[in-house]
Amino acid sequence: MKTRAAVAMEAGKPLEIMDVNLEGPKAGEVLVEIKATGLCHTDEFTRSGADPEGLFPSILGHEGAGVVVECGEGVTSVEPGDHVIPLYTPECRECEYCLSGKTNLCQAIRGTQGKGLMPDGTSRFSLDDGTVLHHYMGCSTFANHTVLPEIALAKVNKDAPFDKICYIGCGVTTGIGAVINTAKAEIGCRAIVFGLGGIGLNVIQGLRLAGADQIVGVDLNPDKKEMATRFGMTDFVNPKEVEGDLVAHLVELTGGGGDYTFDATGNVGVMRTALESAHKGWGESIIIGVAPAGAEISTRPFQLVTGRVWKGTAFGGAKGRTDVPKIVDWYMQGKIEIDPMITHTLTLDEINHGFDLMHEGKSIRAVVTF
Ligand code: NAD
Ligand code: DAO
Ligand code: ZN
Ligand code: ZN
Repeated sequence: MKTRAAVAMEAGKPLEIMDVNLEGPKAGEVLVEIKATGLCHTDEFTRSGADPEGLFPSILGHEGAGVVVECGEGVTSVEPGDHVIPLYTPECRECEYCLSGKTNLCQAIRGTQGKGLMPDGTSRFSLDDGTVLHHYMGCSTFANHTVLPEIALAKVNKDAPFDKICYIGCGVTTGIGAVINTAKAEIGCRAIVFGLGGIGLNVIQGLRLAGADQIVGVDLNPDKKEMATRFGMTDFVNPKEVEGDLVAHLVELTGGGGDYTFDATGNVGVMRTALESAHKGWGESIIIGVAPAGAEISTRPFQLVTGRVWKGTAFGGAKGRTDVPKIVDWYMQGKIEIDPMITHTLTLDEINHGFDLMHEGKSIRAVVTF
């Protein structure tokens, strides 16, 4: 079939909107009509050429929601008409990682997904001249239709609006999951969140959900204060306005340091500040941000000797097929909010403008609807 897509032909170039060829689903695969997709910083990281593992040409996008159109042979967990959220972290429930109960990093299709291919080692997308288009993060949601493995689809509530729940495909789950699954934050804790963008705001609402007593937000951009306060931030710190040492300031503000601190900036200097502003003896610092290629973190080992813990999280530690439907239900029940964070809704033809808004710091989430 033909479908309309935004194609990343070359690194650093704007996406090109065009009709592409899409082969139907093979065994274990599912054809999905994408109804909405968010634009995440990771898409921009790859589009810009900064991602050393970026493959071109490709169809980017990994934060989508849509409807199952057709199932390949042997598919049992979804059927045409089901509403689904694609998962860049699949959940096969059979591999060593899934069965460990210790991680969400299912490895069932890791090799081919990283090469921009479906599990059989081929792509379903191509151009009329025979050019093969790579899949992206196993999702390729910047297309009106895409094909995914069954294990990379979370079946969700049919009443949920696509243009909001697409954000659960990455940002919402990453932020809330970092609090609930990775930090396992408890009622009454004190926390510090570095970076109040699309991820940090969701860390904040995760902390509110967990019953944190103090939620300190740290950002260089004072415009982020209003939205973060709306989502539960209790104290705002702009490092540019702190006289003296930022760590000392944060430790004093939290009465000894954060029980949990989170980096949602991707800046390795901030990651160090986050670790060192965690409470002596027990504070845990969670790295969410993805640092530039080749970047390294450092601290004095004595920071760990004296009880601070450094951790990281991918997709908020969430097991997609199990946890994502629950997060959609939380949204439908009003336990979490998404709508105010969707600051811009665009057409596929306007997708490059969405990346401009991201660079200008004007959007939390821009969403493309089909
Ligand atoms: P964003 O650009 O919307 O937000 C980043 C925020 O950090 C901005 O508000 C910015 O002003 C602030 N900031 C930048 N430098 C700062 C500094 N030195 N001190 C304080 N604040 C600073 O980005 P986002 O969409 O929220 O993503 C945040 C990070 O999370 C990115 O690195 C992204 O790649 C990563 N990410 C990780 C996962 C995961 O699974 N681990 C998933 C999605 C995104
Ligand atoms: O299993 O080795 C692996 C790969 C896991 C990839 C997890 C993605 C990490 C988060 C990247 C940013 C997502 C938008
Ligand atoms: Zn993302
Ligand atoms: Zn698995």
